Amino acid sequence: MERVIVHVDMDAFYASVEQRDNPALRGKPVIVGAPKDAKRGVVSTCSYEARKFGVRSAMPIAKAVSLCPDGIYLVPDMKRYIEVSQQIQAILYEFTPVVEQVSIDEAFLDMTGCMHFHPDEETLGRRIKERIKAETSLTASVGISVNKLLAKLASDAKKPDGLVVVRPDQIESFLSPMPLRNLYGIGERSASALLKYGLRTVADVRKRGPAELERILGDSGRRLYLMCLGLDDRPVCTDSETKSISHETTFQTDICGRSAVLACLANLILDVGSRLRKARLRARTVTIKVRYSEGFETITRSRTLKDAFDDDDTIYSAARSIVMDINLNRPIRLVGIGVTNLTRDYQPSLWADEDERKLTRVLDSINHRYGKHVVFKGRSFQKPEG
Ligand code: TTP
Ligand code: MG
Repeated sequence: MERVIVHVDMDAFYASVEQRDNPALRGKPVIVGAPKDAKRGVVSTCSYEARKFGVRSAMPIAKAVSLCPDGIYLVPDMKRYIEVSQQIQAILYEFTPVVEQVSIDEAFLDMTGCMHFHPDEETLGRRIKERIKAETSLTASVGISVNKLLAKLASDAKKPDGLVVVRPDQIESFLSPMPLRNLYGIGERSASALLKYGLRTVADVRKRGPAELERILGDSGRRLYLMCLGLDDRPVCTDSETKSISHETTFQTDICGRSAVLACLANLILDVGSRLRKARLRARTVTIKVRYSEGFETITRSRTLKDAFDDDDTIYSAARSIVMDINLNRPIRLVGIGVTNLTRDYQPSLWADEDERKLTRVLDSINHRYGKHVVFKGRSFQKPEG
């Protein structure tokens, strides 16, 4: 194969971690998202046992309860999932330095230059799955092909615990029966719009030809046609090409007021700051996101600093100055923070305080060793108002 691209995606990730850590949950429908009696909240994910009842990610909890009343409903434990995610990422780096972490449970590997270590693609796929299983007791689905598009479709094709290799001469037969809905970027609405033109599967698109597709759908028709040929030349982008690092929280019960928001931001910064330093990056822009309960109104505000930074204190003080201009006295449903404008420049530290830098190093190393934030600054606790 001209390129060897691997897509790894954990099976029912949050739910599998819960089942692994609590044997009483194994073989049972487990729904991770919110407690059963929650008035609000959505399903983050659910075990394959729960999927038999029709429960799906992003479904309101109340709907899930109506489909699966005897399910076990859990609140997500993000710190634990992030820990496992980092463990898996470390395993993937044993195979190649070219790893692109796409989400908490999913990554692409470019194995093109590393295939001399493995007899063939199937063995490589098995080895990756076995290493993950041995280290985490969890199953992953793996897809291998010549590009990202096909590798991702392949990892999805035999979930859970799947391994699918799509070689160049198998691309047409692999893709043809696939519903267009499965393709990247085609949601339910696009899929039903395409159906109006009689286009349901990849084969339907291929039959029409590129000129016809372009006539009815313009530029996106041409792109769709190329996708249906299985063409995709996007590279696997390693960490250094990360564009932003962010984290957000949706509250079970609305929060309100400056001190609650600041405490929440301080907590989110623990994650964002440590990821920034771990990636050996610096940022220049801090962005805050606040979603109010009423009408789902969402606002984002940014501040760009003159000098690049990677310390929690700078992020926190930028965040604090941003929220000064935001109305926080309305019920708030979600708070998020992100850093962008990332650089890899290693100019001498511009931190005001060298002691602070040492402190951060110590905190990072302790927190890294324990895989979670066991030590942090007092601002993460909410102070009483006033
Ligand atoms: P996915 O890989 O989409 O789902 P999954 O791993 O639970 O199940 P599978 O891959 O076997 O189909 O997402 C990974 C995790 O991301 C998932 O465990 C929970 C979280 N997630 C959400 O919080 N909300 C969502 O809407 C989705 C799709 C995922
Ligand atoms: Mg997954």
